[in-house]
Formats: sequence, C-alpha cells, structure tokens
Amino acid sequence: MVTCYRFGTPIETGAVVKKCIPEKELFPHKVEGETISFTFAVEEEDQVFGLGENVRGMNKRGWTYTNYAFDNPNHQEDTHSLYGAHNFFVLAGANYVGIFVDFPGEVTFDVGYTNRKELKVTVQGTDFDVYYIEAGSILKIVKEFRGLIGTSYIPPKWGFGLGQSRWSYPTEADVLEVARQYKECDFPLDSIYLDIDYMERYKDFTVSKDNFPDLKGLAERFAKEDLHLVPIIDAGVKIEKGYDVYEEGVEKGYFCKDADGKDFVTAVWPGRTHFLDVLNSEARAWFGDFYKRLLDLGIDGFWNDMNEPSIFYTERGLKSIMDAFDEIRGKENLDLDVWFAFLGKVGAVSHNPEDHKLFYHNMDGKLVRHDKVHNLFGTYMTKAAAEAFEKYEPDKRILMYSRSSYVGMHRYSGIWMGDNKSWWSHLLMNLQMLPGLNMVGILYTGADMGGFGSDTTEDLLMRWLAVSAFTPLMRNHSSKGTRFQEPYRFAEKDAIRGLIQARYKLIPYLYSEFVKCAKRDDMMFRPLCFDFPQDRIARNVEDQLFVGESIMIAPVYTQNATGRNVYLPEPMKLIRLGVNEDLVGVDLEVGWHYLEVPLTDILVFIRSGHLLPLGKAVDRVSKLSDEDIILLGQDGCSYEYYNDDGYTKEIDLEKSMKLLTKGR
Ligand code: MIG
Repeated sequence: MVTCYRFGTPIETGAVVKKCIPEKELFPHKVEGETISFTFAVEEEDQVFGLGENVRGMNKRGWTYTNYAFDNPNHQEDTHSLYGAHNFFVLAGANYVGIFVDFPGEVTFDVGYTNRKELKVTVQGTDFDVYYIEAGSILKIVKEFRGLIGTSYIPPKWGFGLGQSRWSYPTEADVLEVARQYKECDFPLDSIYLDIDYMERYKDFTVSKDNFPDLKGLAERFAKEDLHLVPIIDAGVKIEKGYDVYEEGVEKGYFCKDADGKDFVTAVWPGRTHFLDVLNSEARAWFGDFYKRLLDLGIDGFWNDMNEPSIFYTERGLKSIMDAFDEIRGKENLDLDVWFAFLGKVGAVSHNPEDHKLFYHNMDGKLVRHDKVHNLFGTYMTKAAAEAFEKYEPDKRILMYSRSSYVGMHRYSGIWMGDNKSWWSHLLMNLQMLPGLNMVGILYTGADMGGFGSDTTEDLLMRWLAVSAFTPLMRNHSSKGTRFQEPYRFAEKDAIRGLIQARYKLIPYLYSEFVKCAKRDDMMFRPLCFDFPQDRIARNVEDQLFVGESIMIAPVYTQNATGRNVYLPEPMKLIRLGVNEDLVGVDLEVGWHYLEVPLTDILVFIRSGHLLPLGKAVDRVSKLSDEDIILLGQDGCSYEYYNDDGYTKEIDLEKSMKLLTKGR
C-alpha cells in the first residue's frame, strides 16, 4: 500500500510517474528553520536496504549518507556522497516499510550513526513529497515503488557485450590498435570507448580533425564487424567564440544564469564553460539535437560524464585561492594552523557547494537556484539525449548511460559506478552497490572493471572479470596515469579468454532476465535475505547475490585467496565456467561450503527448480544464436526465455517469451 504526504509546494522532479493523492494529515516531523526531519525507530535486528549509489554494505545501518550528487573519486568507507541521489530505502524489521523522499536538493540519512536505534532523515528544504510503502516483503515493496517510478531503460543487446575503454585512446590509431589486439588474442569484444580526447579541445559534439580525421569512416568500418564506438559527452560547454554550441546557447538563453541574469561562468575540462540549463525543456530539446551529429556519423552509444555537475573552479573559488595566497605571502613562518588553513582554502575550490548558490535554472518560466535542484542535473542532461534518440531513432535502442543520477533516471538510461580504484575492497563495494541501484530501477549498470584509478594487477582483473561477467554493463576502463589494463596486456591469455567467453555464454540468460526484470519491475541483483527473509544466516551474507531467477553468485574478492566459504539457503547445483568448464557440476546441500576457486574459474550456483540457459562462446553479441542454447539444471524444470533482435523498442514480454523445458 502506498501513502503519500506533501510538505509545502514541491518542485516537480519527474521521479514519480504514477501520482497518488496526498494525505490530509502529515506524519510527525520536526521543522527547524529551512529543514525538516523525521525519524524511525530501528530495533536491534532490523535491517536497512537501499539508498542507491553509496559506499558500505548492502545493509546500510551504522553510517550517515548525504544524498547530494558529488564528483567524488574517493569511494571510501567514510565517504558520505557519490554521484547519484537515490532517496529510497526499506526498513526491514517486524514489518516492512519503504520510504521515498522526493526532493531534488540535499537529503541526509543518518542510519543509526548518531543514535544506533534511530534512522533520521533530514531534508534541506520544506517542499517535498514522501512516499510511504507498506507490503509483506522487501521485494513487494520494491515492486510497488518501481510501479510508481516507471519502466526501466533497456539498452541495445550489444550493450551486454564487453566494452574496452581507457582515458584515453586519443587517436584513431590507438582505437585500431585496441581492436587489432583483441582480434589477435581472440578475445570477444563489442565496443571501444572514446574519452574526452576525441573532441576538439574538449568541446562537446566536435571531433578532433587531427586525431580522428574520418570518424564516420571508422564507425562504418567497425559497424561491418559489429563493433561499436562509444563517445563521451561532458556537461560543461566551452566558452569560445565561433563554437556553435556555445554561440547558439548564449543567443537562445539556454545556459544557467547568475544572480544578475548573465550566463554563469564555471570551469571544467575545457577551462571556462557554461552549464546547459537542463531544467528548461526548450534548452534540453536544443542540446539533445546535437547528439544527432554523432548519430549521423554512425555512433549508437554514449556516456554522459561530469553531470553532477562537476565544477573545477569558479571565479569565486579562484579569487578565494588568490586571497589565500595573499594572506601567506611574505609571512616568514607558516605554523600548523596557518599552513592547514591555507591548504584547506586551496582544497575547497573544486566541487564547492557554495558555488551551487550562484546560478539559476529557468524551469519553464520559474527561476530556481541550482542548489535546490542540484540532484536533477545528470538525469535531465541524459533526458535531453534520450528524448533526441526517441525523435531520431524511433525504432532503435541507443546505448546510453550517465554518471550522475536521481530517481527517475532509470527510465532514460543506465549509470556506471564512477571513478572506483583498482582495489580489492572496491570489487566488493561495487558488488554491494548493485541491489540498491536495482531498487530504484537502475538495472543497466556496472563498475569500471579492473578499477579506474590506481594500478591494477592481473589477478585483480581476473577476479573482476568473474564479477563483471554478470553485470549488464561490462566495461574495462582506467584512468590516465595508471597501469594499462586491457586484458591483452597480461600473460594468462587463455584463462582471460575463458572468462570473457563465459560472459558471452551467459548473455542469453542475462539479457532475458534483464528484460523480464525491467518489464515486471523486479530486481535482477538480490541479497540472499530478499528471497529468504526467515533465514538467519542469509540475512548476514553481504558478498553473494542472486542474479535473476535462476542463479546465485559468490565471487572471490580477496587477493591470493584460492577459495572461499559460500552459504546456500537452499540446495543448488554448482557449475564452473572458464577454461576448466564443468557443466555437469555437483549438487550442494543447504548450508556452508568451502569451495576452491582458481583464478580461471567462475562459479555459478543454479537454484533448484530453475534452469540456466547457456549460449555458445562467440566474439560478438550479434553472433549469439538461440539454436546454440543448452539448458543446465534439473530435468523436468522450465525456464521462461526472452530474446529479440536486440534493437526493437516494441517489447511485449508475455507474448514473446518461450517456455524452455529440460528433457529427462
Ligand atoms: O575528471 O573524461 O568518471 O570515467 O575517464 C575526470 C575523463 C573526468 C571522469 C569519469 C571517467 C573519465 C574521466 N572523467
């Protein structure tokens, strides 16, 4: 049952598509100036799930999360904010209740941090909606919530293939070399990414003439081999005379304005930039049209970056640094207090929320200060692209994912998990982020495989491959300045090929499950206790997940481990993928099992009563064929299998599914 409450006069965020009539009476809450807070009692054994893209475990108890989109490359245990703001959680105790706070500014969730027995929500504003959902289980609550926020984005099927990325492959020659190496190693691959250097001096919708003299030709040649190029688009528009996106945007008044009504100046990659006024629908339609330039070159996938929006510096910030320098200039001795105060001022220049108070959006006639709607930027920038794709490619799905997001984003695109590091702890953290994202409908997601920042190692990449093999988005991406981590850089080529091929064999199942979860408002990645709420051991398992209806995964995420303990809440059949493939498998009973997991292997646990359809190893998604599918699991079981041409937007799930039954 959904109950909704309205505080003040909220700004329409677009998160909820199925509105309900607000109650006449509000629930108990506390007003303090411009903030409103409310609390929930949390019993000793209660659990809290959700909050989308955030650090820490699946059960969110014991920390405080500030949902205010932040370009934060430090995803650590003590981090409070990442790129997204997903204000939905489920409190699971004697009863189950789901809460969604629809507010586009800052909201803090103190989940037993200040007081272990209390969950306190603090909204930095007085105008918002709260949805209160009660049902008999976590999964039922999630389903009801997803019903409110609409159907999830479904990418083209090639978006399930492996993507190879790096910041950057700056020239055509670099891109061709990636393709060549993959081919030489016989590694499957579906896409190669273009990071900011493909542009002319970081100007959106331009292509560097020197580095990519014929992008269209390259895209065409790749298309013949079913390879896709996926360019990045940034949120900041470079201020430069003669650059048409800038000039037209100024002329039409489509950029965010400062308090004096002048185009707000900020700085990101290209130096001085303007921000598109993403909340102005005309501005959005205008910006979206520029994606067509790249569509016309044969591009059919994009990633939207820096759309928290990220700010390197503003004039205010620069001035504060200059002032800080002036303060220490000529001083003979800088003691601890002076030195750290100085460093603090310098450090505060980037991504400073004070800057968010300096610019305004024109929400179709209504002027709104940015900090009040900050969390919407990424979603609305991406909505601009999604609406353009609808217009220019009505019959074809385009690959799209964004870095920043708010609830509602899942209707337009996926997200990637941002700038993680090549750390073992991040392998686990990224696994733990999956359920929270699925809860808000974000199904198309994955982490930078191998880690974005810092240097990866061969064994970390291999273990990461064994996890990314299950995430809808599977992309190897790494930062400038770090060790190159394309799979062909490492020695164990046969083993690595086996891991990538395992992914391709899983795609028929993953794609089928993805579309089913999207259409039925279900979660693809579920903690064990979502399916087994009464199981006292399952509730504590934070490193295993159900993936779709038929399988469970229990990856290794510690270096030098040769195996791990795995908990089974029900009997399952264990099979192994990779070079030592074993599809006959072993039947395992309920309970704990210590299992050997060499670097070469991917363990898949098939649930009793379910089947896993497995495809053949191919080097492109386009080469997968239903003819090749074999069914693993118990004889006599059935599986509802969905497949399509990988592009169609007309999906009638119930009509198109085929019931596959395994013979005796
Ligand atoms: O400030 O475009 O998260 O994936 O490679 C860094 C360069 C900007 C951040 C993205 C990352 C991308 C990088 N970008």
